[in-house]
Amino acid sequence: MTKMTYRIATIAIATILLGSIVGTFQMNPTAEAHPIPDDEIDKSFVLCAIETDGQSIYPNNDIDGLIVGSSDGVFYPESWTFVLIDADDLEEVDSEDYPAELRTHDTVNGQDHTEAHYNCNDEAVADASAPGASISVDLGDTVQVTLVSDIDNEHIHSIDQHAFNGDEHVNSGPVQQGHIKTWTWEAEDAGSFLYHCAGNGLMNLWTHINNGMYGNIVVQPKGDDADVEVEYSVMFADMYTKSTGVDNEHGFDLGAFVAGANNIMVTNGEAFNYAPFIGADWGDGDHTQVVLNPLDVDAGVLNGVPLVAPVGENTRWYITNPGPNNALAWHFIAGQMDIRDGSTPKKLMTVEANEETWTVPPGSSSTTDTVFPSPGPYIGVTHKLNDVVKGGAFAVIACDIDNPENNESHPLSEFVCNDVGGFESIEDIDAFNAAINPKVIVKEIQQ
Ligand SMILES: [Cu+2]
Repeated sequence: MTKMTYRIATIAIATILLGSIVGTFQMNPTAEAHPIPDDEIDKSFVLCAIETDGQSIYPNNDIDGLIVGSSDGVFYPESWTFVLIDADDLEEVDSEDYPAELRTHDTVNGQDHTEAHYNCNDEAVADASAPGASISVDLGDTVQVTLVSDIDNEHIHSIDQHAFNGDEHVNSGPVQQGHIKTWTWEAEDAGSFLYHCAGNGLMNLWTHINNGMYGNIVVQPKGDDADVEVEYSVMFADMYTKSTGVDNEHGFDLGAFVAGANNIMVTNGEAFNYAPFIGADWGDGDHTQVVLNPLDVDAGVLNGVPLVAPVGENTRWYITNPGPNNALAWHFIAGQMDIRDGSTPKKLMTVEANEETWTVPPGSSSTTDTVFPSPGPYIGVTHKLNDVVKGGAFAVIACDIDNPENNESHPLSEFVCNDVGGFESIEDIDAFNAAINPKVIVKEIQQ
């Protein structure tokens, strides 16, 4: 199967499976099976810190002229992340089964090995890949967060949540393999906030972020500020890799990190996967040495996976930058945005209207609203453009769901909106995004 055929098949299959794939996350706590207290808690969720078998951070797209990667893509073996798991998927491990070599780790918060240990259910984390989950709670909620570190991890992990103040509420400190930590905070400030691993007592914190241990928590506002039709979570992160010489495997490059020379910019964990035509040669000659994702619109080919948005509706974008180093110059090519950033304490979803480009510093997440006025492609980028040619971009195809004939104004919107999607409602668009691009979905905690 050629790559082009594969892409089309992927979209077609995903479209067919929409009804069965799309679902909502539901917590199903059983207080007897796990040690999580649930008194007077509005929202409770469990995150599993997990080291995966690795993932492709540079998909098998057509690439020519870039130093990084190759047409075979780049595989990153040290991909770690946080997975939102059901409380029932927190498995108890008998103390006597706790590995002896881990008991000698007495550097970790004096953790008690005489009590039960815990593990993440294998099936619950089988498809884990970076970045971590995008999670949503409501303003005013009492939120309970539980972190478990998988017993099979090689490294000690932790979590630092920017959604609240206070060391005792926010920072887990090092959590050894097979241990859990639970703590509670009040969601006092609306907005989107980064969470990330802080390594082992901040040691190698940059490596853990580089490897994918980050996500965002959205505290949803109330009243008029809550008016939004469609939400998207997008995380841009600079990466520092060097080839291990094993096939196309890349590991963390500490020297490049210290020098500030990232060779990859991942968008929701992958470079170039969401931008089908950045830098593409549109058939007017070979005028660049950087040719990314060449696109043949006439043949109905999309090398990459675009997001879909409705024309004329308010769309909300949670843009997360875990760093570790680079600031984002967040911008929609062909669009403007309203900044609704609640990351300043007590500044609840304040509107800054009609910005063109918005800085999202490393270690931050911003909330921005955009209305796409007409069908066609819009490109979300960091306007620091050398990070675009390292993979920091995604495409949005705006679709007119009320008057589909308007989508014929651009071949991409005609193809994606009418030929592939046939969207008739915002629910259709949500379902398409959830099936094709599950990492943009914000998971609402129901409990
Ligand atoms: Cu970590």
